[in-house]
Amino acid sequence: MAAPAEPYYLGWDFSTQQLKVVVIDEQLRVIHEDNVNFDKDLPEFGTHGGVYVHKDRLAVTSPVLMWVKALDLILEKMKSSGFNFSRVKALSGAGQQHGSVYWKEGARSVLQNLSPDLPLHQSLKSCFSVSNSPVWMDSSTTVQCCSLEKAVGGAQKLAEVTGSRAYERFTGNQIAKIYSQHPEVYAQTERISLVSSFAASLFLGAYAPIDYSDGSGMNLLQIREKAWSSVCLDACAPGLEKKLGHPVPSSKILGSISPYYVQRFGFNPGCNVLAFTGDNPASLAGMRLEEGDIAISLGTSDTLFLWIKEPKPALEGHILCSPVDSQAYMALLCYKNGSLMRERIRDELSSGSWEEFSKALASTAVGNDGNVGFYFDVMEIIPEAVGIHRFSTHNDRSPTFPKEVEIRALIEGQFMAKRIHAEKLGYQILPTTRILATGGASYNKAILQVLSDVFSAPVYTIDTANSACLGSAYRAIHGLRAETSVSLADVVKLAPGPRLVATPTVGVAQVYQPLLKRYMELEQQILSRLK
Ligand code: 5FX
Repeated sequence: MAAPAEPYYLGWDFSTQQLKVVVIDEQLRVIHEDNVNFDKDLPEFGTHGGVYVHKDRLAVTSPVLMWVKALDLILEKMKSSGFNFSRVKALSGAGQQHGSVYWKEGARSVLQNLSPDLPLHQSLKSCFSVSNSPVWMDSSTTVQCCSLEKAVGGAQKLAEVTGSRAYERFTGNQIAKIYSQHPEVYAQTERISLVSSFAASLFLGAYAPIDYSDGSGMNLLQIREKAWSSVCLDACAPGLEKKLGHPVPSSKILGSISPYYVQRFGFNPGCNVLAFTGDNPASLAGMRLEEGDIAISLGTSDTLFLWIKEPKPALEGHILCSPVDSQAYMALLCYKNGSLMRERIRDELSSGSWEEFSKALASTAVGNDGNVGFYFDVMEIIPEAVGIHRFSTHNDRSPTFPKEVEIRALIEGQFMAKRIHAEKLGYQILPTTRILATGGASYNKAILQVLSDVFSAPVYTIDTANSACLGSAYRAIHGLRAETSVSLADVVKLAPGPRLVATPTVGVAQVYQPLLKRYMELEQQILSRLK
């Protein structure tokens, strides 16, 4: 008798511009990849970059049926390519964070009785009370943010409870806006999902619960107790707890795939659906971050994911429940002045050449002889400051720096800011800490050397093109073994490891200790002058 076919695991990513899927086998090899680009493959919805930016330029939404139709399309594509759905043992997925989906009264029963003869978008076409879902790019809820912070006792209090102060894109504030502007629409809504739990619901044929990690991006979940905050719920809209359902651990097996997929595509009826989560938490899983690690994406904006044990929520950054370890947290920090700032200085001082830029960086001493700089061409998020600020050894303001000093001040300054803000949120560098660098600037060794020196930790590079999808597939495998308390890192240790590119220069810790303190004080000085 032939040996049973090796199982497959699917990882989905419902991101802003496209729907992606990755299929891996037990050896974690990628067997199949597919995607549907919303603008290109579903032009009937007329989105740009997967979204509609409304006239006020503040509201940003995506048509919920576009996401449903994208799933129809990608499954049909896989079926025509001969993909064997019966081998899929488990699936999980990710969704862009904060976006929300509003299921109309009666949708539950439609979802439970999907006809295998129809594509999903036909069966579900009347199931949504809000046809254009607010997404993470929306910033139209300032009024709701102010009233939520007020109701809870201030911004810091809200951060302590939910991991973040009020943010316009966070789901509680989006729900509050819909309730206040269209109470009749809110009343007709049977269930509210995040993009991630909405996507899981499509596979489950039932309302999927919100997981703790993506739930932490709503300004509604108590991140330590892992339960909704009744004060926050009541401040946003009445009867909200019922519409949200109970949040669950990110590794929970939600049930078996809906019979719809068994009949229409040949899935195995025992295929497990694991809780879906947000794209950033799923990427953390895809990059296989472990205790004490940092992932840093050096792109248009610089983004950091930190693995944290003892979080200290602050007015800056976000703390989320970890998607892979029930005892841990992840912090998310975002800086606007990333690559564009580095490129501007490269163009001005190194004739647009990274080689020249790197030479200048390598020719200067660690610590830049005490010269420190802050470079914010656009208003920064953390800290809320703008402009270029240079200080010499004795904290005197300097109008200019020589070329080499300027280049090192920029790179050291960017990384010192990251270390300081990470530590403010409770992050601690451990002897095992690894920094996983991705994005454009992660190709530049001289920049990564400074990163390694400032954090006193080794830097690795890692390919993250599909980290949210891969992380979802890894989480599907891990979720099946969650009761054994084995870590995700152990389950996926066969996956290709990151490449070591820089280790800290001997003795740098002594140089940066006093410099980091000075940087923090100078940052305060800039902020008080800008006020
Ligand atoms: C995180 O807080 C964000 O708003 C974004 O990174 C979205 O998750 C992108 F999908």
